[in-house]
Amino acid sequence: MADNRRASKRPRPGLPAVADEDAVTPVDNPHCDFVALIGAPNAGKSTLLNALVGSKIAIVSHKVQTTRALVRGIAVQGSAQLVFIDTPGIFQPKRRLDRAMVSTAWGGARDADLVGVLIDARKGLDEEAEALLDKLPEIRQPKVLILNKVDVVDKERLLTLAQAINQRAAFAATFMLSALTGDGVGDLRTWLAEHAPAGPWHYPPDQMSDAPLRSLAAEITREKLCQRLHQELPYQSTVETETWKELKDGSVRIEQTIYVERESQRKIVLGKGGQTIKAIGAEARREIAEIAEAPVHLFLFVKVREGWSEDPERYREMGLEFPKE
Ligand SMILES: Nc1nc2c(ncn2[C@@H]2O[C@H](COP(=O)(O)OP(=O)(O)OP(=O)(O)O)[C@@H](O)[C@H]2O)c(=O)[nH]1
Ligand SMILES: [Mg+2]
Repeated sequence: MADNRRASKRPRPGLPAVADEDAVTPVDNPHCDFVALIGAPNAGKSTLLNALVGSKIAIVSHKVQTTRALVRGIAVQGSAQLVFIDTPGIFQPKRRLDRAMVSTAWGGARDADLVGVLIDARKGLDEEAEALLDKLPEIRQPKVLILNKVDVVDKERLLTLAQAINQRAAFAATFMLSALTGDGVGDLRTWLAEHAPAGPWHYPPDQMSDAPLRSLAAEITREKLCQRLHQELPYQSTVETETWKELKDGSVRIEQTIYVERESQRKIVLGKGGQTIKAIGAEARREIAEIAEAPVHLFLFVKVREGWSEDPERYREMGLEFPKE
């Protein structure tokens, strides 16, 4: 499994990442597959993407609706390059942002060669899982069932659940795994590599993500916000990287803006005497420095922008289409 733990090759900040069509596939008889991971919010899609790639590409939190846009993570297994697409959770949307996220998720599934359908085995067939299964026939690509969180569910329940779900929809295979502990993740990756169609690789062999560093950095700060702030606040905020400047001493100066809807929310993000924003900044800085492979000076600004979630420009920054209503 050493292959997918190679040093990361990430695109330059600010530049859109494009597949390198001229890249020479370094193996004979190459295979390549695009695999979308879909499921209800909190099912563990982002955790699984990171486990499959062997590196943190997508942000994770205990809250629902953490992922907002498509995130690609790339792994190499033998002669196969597997391009995984993490998607926002699928649920009954209420706000404009929800609708953008859910339609992006279905779009991600429709554009993939194969779709991994994640079900949180602890929750089982709840209302959200049922609604997802009801809509699955609209996806024509082959599907595999992934029962996640087996670390917290007993075997008997798992088998019953697997059987019940397989009666509802046609799956090429069923996997039971824990994205968190990694148990069973290797089996899924091996199966996918064995079933990947022949074709050239889409990315250079050592590339793990196609997200520009500045959006990864904004996501990391948003993850820290999600993990620290309670209730609705994470849903009412968004983070953008405004500047990314490499300094002469090799360090990077990064300025990010956290947008919130109201002054009262700004006060919560700042915390008493600026304690909360300071803690978020310290955690984010540490992680951004790892992906930037350089010391980082991170400056966070909190701005009130009433109705940011109705502003097309914010959607562009998030990598989402702006829904008409
Ligand atoms: N016990 C257990 N927890 C898990 C597992 N996989 C994910 N989790 C936890 O489930 C929560 C949600 O994980 P995410 O990976 O953010 O879920 P997601 O499906 O990407 O969620 P959205 O982006 O909101 O749609 C986090 O607290 C994870 O640590 C697992 O295999 N076992
Ligand atoms: Mg996610």
